[in-house]
Amino acid sequence: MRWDIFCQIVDNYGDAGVCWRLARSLSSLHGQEVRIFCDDLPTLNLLASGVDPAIKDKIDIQPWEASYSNARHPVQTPDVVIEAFGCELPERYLAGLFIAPIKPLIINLEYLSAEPWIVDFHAKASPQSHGISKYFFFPGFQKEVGGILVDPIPPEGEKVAKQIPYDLKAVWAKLRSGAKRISIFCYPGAPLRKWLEDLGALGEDVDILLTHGHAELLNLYGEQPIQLPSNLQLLSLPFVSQDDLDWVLSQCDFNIVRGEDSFVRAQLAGKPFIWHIYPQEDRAHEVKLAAFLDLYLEEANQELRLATIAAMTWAMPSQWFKALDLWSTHSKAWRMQLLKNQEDGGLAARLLRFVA
Ligand code: TRH
Repeated sequence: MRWDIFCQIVDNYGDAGVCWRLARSLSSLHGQEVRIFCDDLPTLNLLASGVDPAIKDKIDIQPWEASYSNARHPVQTPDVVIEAFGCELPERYLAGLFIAPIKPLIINLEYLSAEPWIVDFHAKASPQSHGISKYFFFPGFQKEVGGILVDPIPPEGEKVAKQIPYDLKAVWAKLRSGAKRISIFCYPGAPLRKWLEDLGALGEDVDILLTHGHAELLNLYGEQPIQLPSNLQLLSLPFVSQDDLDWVLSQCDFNIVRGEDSFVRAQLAGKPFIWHIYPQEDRAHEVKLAAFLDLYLEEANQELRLATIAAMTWAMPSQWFKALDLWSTHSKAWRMQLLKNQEDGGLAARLLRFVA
């Protein structure tokens, strides 16, 4: 089938990250013909970088405006149109669909959520005045909803520890054996300085891997760089491919992630993590976080519950770090459970079955 994915980038990398990962899955794992229209090609190409050309070249990446041309020649009408994260389709592209001999199916792909109410909205029709069928599609953890975008499923960390990606060899050479490793990918609002100072005071050797842009966040190269005890080593990573980021997450003892895509990758890495959820005005993100923790901690004992909730709500490490081993065991089990629940192929496969 022919798929047109519309990717409008609000900010950050996630909109592009999720759209690219979906396009890659549909194209390389499910043999679909995929085209992406994006309003910020530099960001999309950044997220698509580092991918095997045999996979990348099969996906037709186009600027948003290129979708207008359909208006005149509806020969390439797609079978499915995806509005990623509820972005509006361009008027002129829609006009092209109106005169198309065979009408496509429009899918409004929503944000990932663990909240129970999505079960009632998933796969529901969204009647349109123009008469082209449109449906809501909710990614989620429950079996009744759209599933999780797990592709490509990352291997377990132990199995690939020696396969150091080329871009990371220099940093990896500086890691100290026996030191714990923590990677950081968060939003500017995170209390990172205080968090690192508190962690440093615990006295344990920890190598901190700062993802692209976070050294600046910590003003490491500015006038008053952060002063940390020598048991903490800060190392700055370049922007790496999605698969190399998966590798980093799998090689760390703890990860701080954010948004949507890295949130899922951290779970697939099978390691403990903090989800720095995208803050929303009306504090809706706190409800969203709580809904996820309800699922994530279903099998957890009181000690782990308290430690995980404390960590995810930015309590200082001294209040929960002692539960790390317990949390590590839990994270491995959560990865297994997640993969079991998505053994039908997850979001991409469920989307295919839905439109078939
Ligand atoms: O960048 P994000 O904060 O994106 C967010 C979310 O999408 C959120 O839902 C949306 O509302 C908000 O943007 C506007 O976080 P996320 O979702 O984890 O996406 C980051 C992507 O960047 C992910 O695909 C991984 C990728 N990435 C790399 O490929 N290499 C890197 O070095 C880094 C740091 C990230």
